[in-house]
Amino acid sequence: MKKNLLFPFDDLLVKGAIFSIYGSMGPEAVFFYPFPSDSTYSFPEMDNHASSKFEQRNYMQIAVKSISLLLVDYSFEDEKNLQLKDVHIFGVLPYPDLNCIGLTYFTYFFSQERKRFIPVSLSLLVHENKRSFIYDSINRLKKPTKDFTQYLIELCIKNKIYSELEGQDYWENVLTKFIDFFGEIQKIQNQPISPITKKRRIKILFTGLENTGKTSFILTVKRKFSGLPTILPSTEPMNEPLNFLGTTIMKWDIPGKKDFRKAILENSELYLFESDVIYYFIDVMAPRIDESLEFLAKVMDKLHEYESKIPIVFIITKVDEDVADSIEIKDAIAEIRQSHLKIIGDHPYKFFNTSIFSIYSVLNAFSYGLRNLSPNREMIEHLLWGFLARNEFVTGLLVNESGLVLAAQQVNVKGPEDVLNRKQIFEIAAPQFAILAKQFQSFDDKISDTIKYQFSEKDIIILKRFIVEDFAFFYIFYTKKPESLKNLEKNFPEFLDRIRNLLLLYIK
Ligand SMILES: Nc1nc2c(ncn2[C@@H]2O[C@H](COP(=O)(O)OP(=O)(O)OP(=O)(O)O)[C@@H](O)[C@H]2O)c(=O)[nH]1
Ligand SMILES: [Mg+2]
Repeated sequence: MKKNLLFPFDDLLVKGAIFSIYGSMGPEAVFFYPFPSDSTYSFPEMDNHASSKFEQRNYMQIAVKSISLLLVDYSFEDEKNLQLKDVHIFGVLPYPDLNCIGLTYFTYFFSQERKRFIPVSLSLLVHENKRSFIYDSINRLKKPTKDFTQYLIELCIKNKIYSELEGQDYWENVLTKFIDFFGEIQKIQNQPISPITKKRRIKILFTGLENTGKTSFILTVKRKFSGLPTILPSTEPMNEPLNFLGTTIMKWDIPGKKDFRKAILENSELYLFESDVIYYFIDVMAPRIDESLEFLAKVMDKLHEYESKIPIVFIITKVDEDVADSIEIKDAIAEIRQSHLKIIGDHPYKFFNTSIFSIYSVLNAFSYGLRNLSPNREMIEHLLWGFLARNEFVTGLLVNESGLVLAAQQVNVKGPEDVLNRKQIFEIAAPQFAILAKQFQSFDDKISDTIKYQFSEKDIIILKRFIVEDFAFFYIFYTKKPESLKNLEKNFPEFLDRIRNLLLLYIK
């Protein structure tokens, strides 16, 4: 009797899964399902299998893109190469000719036999019009995707599979696993968080007690300094759109007065349930810790109710430069952290100290929350790290036109050298954004514009401006080695090409 392995997932949004490895001949799709329409396989039960509208060459294209894009120049031969061992990257790649986006998991395994790391990817194809399924479900999709990839990796290691050909004897087992995997995805799809749409909707929430600096923070992000001196306590929730790389983000500024705080909890479906990030404010000058904890605990209860794992970005405000180093302030910060941490348990979080007099502190804290919304942050950071390491740079920042930091990486410098920190680097470079923008009006995306500063013999900052789909971006590179600049012009274009693909889907 024939086994019933029909593709039983007609309405599944994932239209194909492709497992690729960088084998002997470069990237190759080794296992995939459904089969490509021009597949040459013949199994006894072949007729029972769904075939796809994609062709073999499409799967090849996916293998090449999903693997090559993320390869960084690095030694693959060193088994103790911790950096490669720890690479578990998720991201979303564009496949415009297939009208699809691909949720991609990229990792390496070490082959004892080949004595080197082998890059691997698993790609899930979803139609562009259903992209929000991927963005909304990415966290739930990660575990089954990782587990399935791990199964395939172990199969490859055990049976020495490094190519599609060498995999052919194992299809029967693999097929059942594919079906199971699609079943898991179907389950996730059947419990959508929000309606599946073409456009992504993002909502971020600013909350905390009154007078903690929420509205000032938002004005600082918007660089509306003229509004700052006259700022009044907010008297109603303010709902305002922010255009971030072509995606609209709704910012909710909730007044901190007690009644309004209550309103958040009472209307939690509106304010909390659909939020993607919460910025929670605490005034370092008047922390009112008990009151703040009481409110935060209620917010957390609601989030637990919704089983929401959205990150909480704690903003400790008014840490102005002239007081930041005083013992009182340091103690206050420590106490705020400790007490608030107890409430949030294992929920994802991050603390920032900010002052409206340091734009960087505000932009950096704000960017962190937005970075968390990008499915491609890990990919961009991985490539940036590889680029820094290869060119012997210390620090790299990727910043958009409004000064939001989309990616930041640092490579450790050996020895006791003085290294500028990110804040210093940003503050040196940022005033030049406008100059670069004025000097070079070119919207030719092949051109990138450069400014170089040399402060001292061993402190060099390079600013590069480039355009992707009408949005301007800046790279800020920092190096201690003048020699490292030699390769920059040579290596940058290729790096930029790869980043471009990822930036296209940074958030939308
Ligand atoms: N020194 C200093 N003052 C700040 C800072 N941020 C905000 N403030 C001041 O703190 C006061 C309250 O700021 P708001 O932005 O109105 O606070 P809020 O959290 O929006 O208050 P509500 O709308 O009542 O919830 C204002 O007088 C601000 O000027 C800061 O970083 N440093
Ligand atoms: Mg306010």
